[in-house]
Amino acid sequence: MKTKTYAGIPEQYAKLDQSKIVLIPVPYDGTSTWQKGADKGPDAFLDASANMELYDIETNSEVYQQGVFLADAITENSSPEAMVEAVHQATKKYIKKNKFVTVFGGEHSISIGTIRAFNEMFEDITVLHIDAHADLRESYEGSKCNHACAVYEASQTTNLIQVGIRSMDIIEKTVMDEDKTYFAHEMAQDDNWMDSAIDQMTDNVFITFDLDALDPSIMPSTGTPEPGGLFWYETLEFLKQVFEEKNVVGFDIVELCPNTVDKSSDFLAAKLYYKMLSYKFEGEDIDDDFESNFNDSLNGANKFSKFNDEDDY
Ligand SMILES: [Mn+2]
Repeated sequence: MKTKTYAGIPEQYAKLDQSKIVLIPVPYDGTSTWQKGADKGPDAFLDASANMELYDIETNSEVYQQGVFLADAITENSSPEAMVEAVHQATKKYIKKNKFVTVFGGEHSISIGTIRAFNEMFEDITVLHIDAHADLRESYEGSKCNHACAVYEASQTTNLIQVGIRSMDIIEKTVMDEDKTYFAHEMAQDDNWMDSAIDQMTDNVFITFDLDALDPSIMPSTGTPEPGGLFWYETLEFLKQVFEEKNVVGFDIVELCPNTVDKSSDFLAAKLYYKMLSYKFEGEDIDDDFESNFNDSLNGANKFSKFNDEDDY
């Protein structure tokens, strides 16, 4: 990693003990099928973040002062399954430390690990999946941990709501719940889609944000750009409403595939991440404790004792 702290913030805001937020980079690109390069996403994102102004006008806040701990990047890539397990364990480790955990990919298969961790740690979870692609294949090219399978497990184990979808295989219709799917061509004509989607959410919401959900005109640097995507302000309007009305327990952002010529996508990703943090902590004093409400009573405390070792990852 080029930067020592997230966005170059002062050390005092970057220590694990004092941080409410943890950022885990996962530079993984093991299963992408078209343009490679999502493994370069976290570095480009961190580089852009370090060049971003840290006062958010809209929320009148400097959310970095809540503390952002930049965790060691997860570099396990011996197999898709091993990578997913490493992400799963690291995510769970930091949730157990009562942190607001965020993950930056990497391609979308990393989300299988993040979602699994959040689903184990929080009750009755909604996965809000914002993406151009349905990602509902049970397995693809011989693995259940392929990017094309990113939310298959979530479709079976959580309240999955899909937004921005405009590309899929017909076989995915057998898995998809069309009542909870917001297709891009319908969103373009329906002013009510945001309220409708939020009405379908349970209180605890995890957001997995594939950057190719956005229109390629504002987000060209992604592995599989699809026309007809979301624009900046409608995306922020929707996210702000979700953060206001629901308990967002964490999020991941994936599929930044940077190119050396145009860094605007890297900057958009940096800004999107910071906006989501700003919405999450809007109105919260710097000194307030972060109130996580994960439920460990169902799982038994001892099961997680191995995550107490901070040096494992
Ligand atoms: Mn996608």
